[in-house]
Amino acid sequence: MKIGIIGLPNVGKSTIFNALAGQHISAENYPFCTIEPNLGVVNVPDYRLDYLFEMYRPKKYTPASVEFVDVAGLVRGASKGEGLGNKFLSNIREVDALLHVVRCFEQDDIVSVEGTVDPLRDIEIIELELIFSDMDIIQRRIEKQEKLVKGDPGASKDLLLLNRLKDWLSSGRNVREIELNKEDKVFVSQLPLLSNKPVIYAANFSIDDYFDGNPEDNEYYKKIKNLAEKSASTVLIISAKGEEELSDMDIEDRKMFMSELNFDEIGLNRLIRESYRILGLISFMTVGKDEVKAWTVKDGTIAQKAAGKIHSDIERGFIRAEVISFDNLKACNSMQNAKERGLVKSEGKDYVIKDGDIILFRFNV
Ligand SMILES: Nc1nc2c(ncn2[C@@H]2O[C@H](COP(=O)(O)OP(=O)(O)OP(=O)(O)O)[C@@H](O)[C@H]2O)c(=O)[nH]1
Ligand SMILES: [Mg+2]
Repeated sequence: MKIGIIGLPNVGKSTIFNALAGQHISAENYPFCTIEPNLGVVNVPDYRLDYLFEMYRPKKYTPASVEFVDVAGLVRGASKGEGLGNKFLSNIREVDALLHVVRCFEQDDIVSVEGTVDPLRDIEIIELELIFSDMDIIQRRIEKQEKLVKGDPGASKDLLLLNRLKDWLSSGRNVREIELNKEDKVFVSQLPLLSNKPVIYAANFSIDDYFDGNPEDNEYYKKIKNLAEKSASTVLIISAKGEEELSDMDIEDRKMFMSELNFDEIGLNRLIRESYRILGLISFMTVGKDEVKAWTVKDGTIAQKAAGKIHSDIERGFIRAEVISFDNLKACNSMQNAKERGLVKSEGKDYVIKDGDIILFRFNV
């Protein structure tokens, strides 16, 4: 599961990537500083796993992770080959979701390819390029389908849907916003479309605005939030520079500083968790003296399939899953206590895994 970091050139994509992935790739003040994609594996912060670590004191602690890819900036006309054009677009074709970094900081010495700070304009530029690129793909499919229709009456249903998508895109809207029935959704999800990917807008704030105590009152933020609500996406406030500053502080100073500002956690952690969520992922945990570990599954996964994440033998020889929710375990303070109170439930292979379940699989091979 991979998240692509997109946006105009020089808006802070690589700075955010470095902060997320703990890397030091070049993030300089000029457009197209990044050309080749950079890949980083990022651990998903999870207070539940931290709690379980304290409870079991295991030898090994293994959090869930997601991958981020930092790519080149996109400019007007990219879908027609401007800037790094189609190369850029091919770099994000394979990702599962997009983190769209939007410049909200005013600082004259940081080059803006559009000249001014205007988040809504910037978002529109990028999204239109994705839409244009999708239109090309749809057009090609339509032509193929038109040829098929003569020999295959079933093809006309697909053609109808493709034309609907074409009209939708022509009106400047993202495919992710269209209402589809279940069957059409499956068809559309199999097309390699960019504007159908889930999106988080990361509003990249100046340090001053980020730490001023009420960043949510910021006008730029309100505008993006308004757009996000209408376009099936979400927005998070972040400050690439501010996060750098936080990570440079020692832990005690940071705690004090953050509590003064009513910051319950650093923005990066929220960003990672939100990315995990829009990918449709949840975690279940396994515990023991050797290892406390978070496992990633798609929301809706059944127990037997989840067992296969650990080992194919466990899936094949699945007998049952012994499951307790994190909250119940925490309330009982120990697994023994939870068992005595009957809170560890025995579930069959079709049990749907819930986020935060702690599971012991019983199997036989
Ligand atoms: N003042 C301020 N400067 C920032 C912020 N975020 C990034 N910058 C600066 O903006 C410049 C560009 O940052 P990058 O992270 O390289 O931007 P990018 O989007 O990866 O740029 P390209 O790879 O060229 O598309 C650098 O000089 C950063 O230090 C911010 O929140 N505030
Ligand atoms: Mg970059």
